[in-house]
Amino acid sequence: MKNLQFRNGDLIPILGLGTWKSSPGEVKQAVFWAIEAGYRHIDCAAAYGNEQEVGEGIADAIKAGLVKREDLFITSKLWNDSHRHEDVGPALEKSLKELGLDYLDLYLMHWPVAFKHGVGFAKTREEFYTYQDVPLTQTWEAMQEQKELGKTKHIGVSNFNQAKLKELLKMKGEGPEMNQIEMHPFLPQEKLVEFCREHEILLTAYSPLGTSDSRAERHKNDPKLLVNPVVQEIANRQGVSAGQVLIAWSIQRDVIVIPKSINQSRIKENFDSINVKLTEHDLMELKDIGISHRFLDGSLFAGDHSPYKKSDLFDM
Ligand code: NDP
Ligand code: 1BO
Repeated sequence: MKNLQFRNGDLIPILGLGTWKSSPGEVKQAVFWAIEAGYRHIDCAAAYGNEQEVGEGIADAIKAGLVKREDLFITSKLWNDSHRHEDVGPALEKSLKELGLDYLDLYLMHWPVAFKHGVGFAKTREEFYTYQDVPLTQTWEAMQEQKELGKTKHIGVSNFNQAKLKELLKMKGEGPEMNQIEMHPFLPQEKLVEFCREHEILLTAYSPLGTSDSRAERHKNDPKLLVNPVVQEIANRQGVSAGQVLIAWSIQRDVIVIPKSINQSRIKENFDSINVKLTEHDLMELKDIGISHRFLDGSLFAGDHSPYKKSDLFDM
């Protein structure tokens, strides 16, 4: 398995298992199958509501002798309702407790928006904090402290655009080591990738297969990534699946990729993408795919119900 390197030389496996929308009841087994298949990197988040079961899957794999804790790379994310300085430590502790771990490998600020404490998804302006109430710098300072305390080996962000990254990079102390963003051939994020590379920020591609969320009613007219004719043609030519083409696309760009699956054969199939080699011609065709689309468009967090604008989330 290829690894990428943090600034201090620590390694992160380029392929991990996503766990968003993996229900309790399914995710424990999925995590176990993934570790059995060779995954050593699991992407989690408090907001996914399944960290306890993910932890059980990890514990089962360790108990079965498949791995030791130190062989695994575990990421979790700070939810939007815990951005105040005093809420960051307890939120991280809660994730650790649920995952059954005593440290994380990576802790990410999930979105650059803040909700009042205890709000799952803010629906009215009153349920949000503004940047004046809780600046991102306040949250980042608390993240830096958690790293100093050894609760997490690395810290980073998710869904941050260049302007928001710059705010944190100006601060004293460690800047973000990772930016986890939506990335696939419909959204290659070339400028943000270049910016992150200039600042030694690693990148993780989420929703690399077009997201299970795309089954939701509000996405019914979205373009479909896995059945896109360009992706399908490359898959046929290479004798691999469309999912494998999409995962290999990230790996070949030196971008970490975290496809989600709760299905044993797809978990294995996705893992085997590490052996797929796309040609220059394949990569050129994917570059010219002719569709530009963001599946997670931020409308949950930005709009009339919120003090935030889409430009707070994405480079427009
Ligand atoms: P993905 O793009 O990984 O797609 C997952 C969907 O694809 C599921 O429906 C899955 O079904 C299906 N699938 C998996 N493998 C294959 C395959 N080989 N062929 C066909 N279908 C397949 O979606 P996600 O949005 O879940 O993104 C991946 C991960 O990224 C998340 O789980 C989460 O960990 C992270 N993420 C982070 C975000 C953030 O804000 N930081 C936002 C969104 C995601 P099945 O399970 O039945 O196999
Ligand atoms: C809205 C949560 C996105 C998944 O990480």
